[in-house]
Amino acid sequence: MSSYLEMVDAPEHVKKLTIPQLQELAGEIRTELIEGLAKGGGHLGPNLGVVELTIALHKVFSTPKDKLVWDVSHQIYVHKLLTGRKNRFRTIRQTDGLNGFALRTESEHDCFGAGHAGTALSAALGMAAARDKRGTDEQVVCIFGDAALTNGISFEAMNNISHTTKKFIGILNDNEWSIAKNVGAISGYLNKLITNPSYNKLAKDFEGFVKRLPKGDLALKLAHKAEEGFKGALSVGLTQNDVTLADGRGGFGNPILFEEMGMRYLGPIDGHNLPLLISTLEFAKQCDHPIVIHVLTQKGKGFDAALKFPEKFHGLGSYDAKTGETPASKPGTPPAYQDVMGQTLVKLCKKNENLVGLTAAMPTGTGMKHLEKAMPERYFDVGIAEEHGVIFAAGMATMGYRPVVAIYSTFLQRAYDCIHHDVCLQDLPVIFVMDRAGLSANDGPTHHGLFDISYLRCFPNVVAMAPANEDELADMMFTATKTNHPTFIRYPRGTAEGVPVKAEPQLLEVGKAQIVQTFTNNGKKKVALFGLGPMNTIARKAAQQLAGEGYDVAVINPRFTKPLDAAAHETYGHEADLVVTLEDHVLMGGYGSSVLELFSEKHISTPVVRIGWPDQFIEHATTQDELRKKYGLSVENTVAKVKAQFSEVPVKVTRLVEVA
Ligand SMILES: Cc1ncc(C[n+]2csc(CCOP(=O)(O)OP(=O)(O)O)c2C)c(N)n1
Repeated sequence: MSSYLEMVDAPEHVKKLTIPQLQELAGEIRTELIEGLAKGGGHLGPNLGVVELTIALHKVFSTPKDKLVWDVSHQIYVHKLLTGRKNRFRTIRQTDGLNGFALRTESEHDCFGAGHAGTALSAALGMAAARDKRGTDEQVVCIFGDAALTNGISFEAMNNISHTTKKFIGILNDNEWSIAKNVGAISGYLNKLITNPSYNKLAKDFEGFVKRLPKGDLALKLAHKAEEGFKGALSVGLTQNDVTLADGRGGFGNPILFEEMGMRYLGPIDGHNLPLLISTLEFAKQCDHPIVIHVLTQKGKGFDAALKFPEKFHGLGSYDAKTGETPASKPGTPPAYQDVMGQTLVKLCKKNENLVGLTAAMPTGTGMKHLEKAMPERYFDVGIAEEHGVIFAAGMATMGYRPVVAIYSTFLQRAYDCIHHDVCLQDLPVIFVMDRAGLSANDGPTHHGLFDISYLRCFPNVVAMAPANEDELADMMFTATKTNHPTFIRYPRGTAEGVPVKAEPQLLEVGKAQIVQTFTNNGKKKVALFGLGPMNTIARKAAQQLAGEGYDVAVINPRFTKPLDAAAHETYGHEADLVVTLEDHVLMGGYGSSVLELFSEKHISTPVVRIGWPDQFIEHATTQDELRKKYGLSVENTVAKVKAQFSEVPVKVTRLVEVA
């Protein structure tokens, strides 16, 4: 770490630096981002793009009093570096380290937590309304990306801004990229704002504001210089099209979306020009009308590899800080679940002309890119618009299509009512493939997908499954295409189990569990392990150990969480001395709960130990295994729980609470 970054321990220190010093600081921050993330990975590209913007925000505003609200907040690393967290920066996304997103409990400078897209405008507006109500004078600044504008909530907020407050600053951080290239009409519209000079707006009062600035300060001289360039390059069409806004202030003639919605629009401006950013933000600060500043930034600025491959460098694991090269996967590594999903979908689409695939701005993360490449006419990217995507799929299903909707478990929560009202209530055969069901370890609680069994199993008509391996995922996808109901398949992040995928997927019987291993009737105590999804591997390994200690162990792969295989659960429930359910999901309302409900209805009194995630939000960590171990979702803990049940070992206190 070199000089200026070393000097900055709090935002006040940023304010003391001159423009040239801040420009040097920007360079140092870029170096720290590139070198500091090389080992553990993170959201490098988005953060390289907002270095000057974040510095300018801290030069002009004063957190924690003023509120900076970041959408998604994956681009918050520079803010973390400037708000007293630089010494812990290299721990980001690691066990006990900094979180990769805004976290209220981590710093008073993180005023609103996030991880899901599209929430910042609403949250910021709520803060502005609260401020107005209590009569204080904090500034509220919302920083949102161009892709956040594909999200419905952003528009719900914008619809509300000018009716709610006079003081609100929105910064549209436009880098033309979502994770992949941004899609849809809004992205086309923003492109028009950038490229058509008659849309570029430099407000007269902003010109006046800059002209009134005192001349002595070097920073302000630079601002003047920048402003001249700005005027020359961007102000075409201003004077000829002036109109009056609803409140009587000057506005501009071309129908700028933001102005039509009652906000002033300023820009687009160069998001890497520090003096220009600072003077524009100073102007916004004294505006008594909601304002949106359109800032153009380059995702990955300052790192060639990130500029060349913006999608890859949006968020990644380790890389070479000089070349940007990423380590090749070791030979023999099983495929990622997302790729098995994508490749299977292509296979199924070739045989079934009614199948189509849909992603909400995540073609690579979900594996939908395979379909996009092989059969683009069968592929839809709706943008970061999970609610719209689900209802869109429901509409297609009414016309005879079978949409396969690929949305991570956590992001599907956004579309809960749409699943209920538009899909399940009408019993439409939409297929949901839910990646990241389980932990997304280094992302943390905003991204863990630990609730979907609970939130789906209460809806009638649902068929819900969890494969124990990649071959079963393919079978489940094929089975889903033959199931005339809303069907959900949940599977974890990352590499699969290494089980070969059959050339042709096979039809599974809906609601039928797989008996992996039955009782031998020659052990001391009978234990039935019901391991769902990836926890089936844990169950099998625990079974081996327990068998070695003289237990008679059956292993069942439930496959379906709805409909549950009542017969298999009853049979083993009656036969066993102990039933253990294992799930990569919260215990509350999950698969184990459904087994308890069944046993209660059928008056089966065999003790049940449930292994799963406790009733709390799980933190982030470097690896999934660490968290599984800590919370008892491990072979070791399964064996210990079984033995404790038979009083063979003292009850070990773990953070997991199970119910008998
Ligand atoms: C509801 C939801 N859906 C999907 C995502 C995954 N996601 C994270 S960042 C991102 C793209 C954000 O693009 P933009 O807002 O333009 O910010 P940039 O990364 O370009 O700075 C997406 C789709 C998410 N975080 N939340």
